Amino acid sequence: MAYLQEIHEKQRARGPATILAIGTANPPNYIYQSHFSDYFFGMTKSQHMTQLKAKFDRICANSMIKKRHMHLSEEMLKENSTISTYKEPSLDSCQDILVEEVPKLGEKAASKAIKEWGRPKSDITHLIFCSMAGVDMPGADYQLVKLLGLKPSIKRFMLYHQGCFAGGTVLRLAKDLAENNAGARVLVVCSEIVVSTFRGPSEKHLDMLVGQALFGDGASSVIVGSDPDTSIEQPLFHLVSASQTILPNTEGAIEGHLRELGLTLSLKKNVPQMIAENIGKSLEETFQPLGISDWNSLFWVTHPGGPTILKEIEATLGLNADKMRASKHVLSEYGNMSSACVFFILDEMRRWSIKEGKSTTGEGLQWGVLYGFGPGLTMETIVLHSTALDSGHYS
Ligand code: WCA
Repeated sequence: MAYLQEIHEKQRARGPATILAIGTANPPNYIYQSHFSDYFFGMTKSQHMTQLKAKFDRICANSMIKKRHMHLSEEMLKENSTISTYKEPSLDSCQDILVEEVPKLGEKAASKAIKEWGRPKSDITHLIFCSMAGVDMPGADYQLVKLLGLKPSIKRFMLYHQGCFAGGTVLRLAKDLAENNAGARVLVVCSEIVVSTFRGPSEKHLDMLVGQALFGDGASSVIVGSDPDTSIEQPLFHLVSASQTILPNTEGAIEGHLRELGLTLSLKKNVPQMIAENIGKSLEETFQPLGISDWNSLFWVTHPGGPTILKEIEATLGLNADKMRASKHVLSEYGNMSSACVFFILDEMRRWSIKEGKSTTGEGLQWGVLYGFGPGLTMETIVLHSTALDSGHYS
């Protein structure tokens, strides 16, 4: 048995999984939130629904969002009128777009991450691809291998239809892969395009308005590995622990159903409160073993599902106003891009940390937490440790 133990140990990495590069991408088409209500009610021929539009104006105004990128352009909506009509079957039109575009947007983000990483593509051993949309066989993971020219023997994992918590899920999986396979380099790609949730407003489906006001398109990518070769690779954030849980008494709070009319999301009003009620317990369980109990001593990477989620967490935990800075920035510039958001936040955080002359990639702090929330309600929690930033270390 001793030799089996030896083989087993040799197969594993020594150090913790670490994010070694980050890349992001968005479709070129974008719209300012201040114009979106007029655009949305105009494109869906719903200007006569004046009360509903007034409500939508209020939601957009309070969304904290400045602009959102969208693959769907005015021309595309004109060409595919079923997409914008409430309850008209549009799954075929949506799939035609998504099956093609989800891998392509993912490829743009992944190419940037690979360029920053600095090693040859052939050194990538595993691929995790995550998307709400464009389910197909072979999937977006396979298409990405072709688009990027990755080696055919790369070990792939495709996560479709998870929802907004999945930025945490992919990191949890990448951590296990990197730590349990010596030399592994895991390319993680989240590519989110919301074509199948776009449709005209209805008095009967008010929660859908919330989605129309918040969702945006974007892709993000990270490369994860253990025991970095620091002559080439730049460690950015270490992944210390990872967990997933279903929050108690939250069944049905967020659901998504894929039907002929596309993806319909249902969303209870008190989702932000449900999350905030559970976050203190999660933090205690996660950080007690590390001897940390001051939540303001952490850097925060919080999936910005909506502004009220960020506000409720801040208020419940008594967080300082700057703790959600990076999450609010991403919400403001891009909206809720589902699983892709958390890597945009990490990217913003490390760039801002360099710009402001902070001592670590985590705004000068050592320990951080990444939260993903989504259907279930499901919550993903990742403990992060930043890396030191020597002046001029990298740009
Ligand atoms: C409502 C509701 C409601 C407010 N039902 N009426 C999938 C694919 C992608 O590519 C990208 C993303 C996704 C999926 C993402 C998700 O699953 S998102 C889930 C997490 N997000 C949330 O739960 C949103 C949290 N809510 C908020 O951040 C805010 O409530 C909101 C920005 C939506 C509005 O904020 P507010 O300051 O304007 O104030 P209210 O009072 O909360 O809401 C304004 C109006 O909207 C009210 O109506 P009225 O007539 O009194 O003005 C609310 O009743 C109504 N409303 N949420 C139905 N879930």
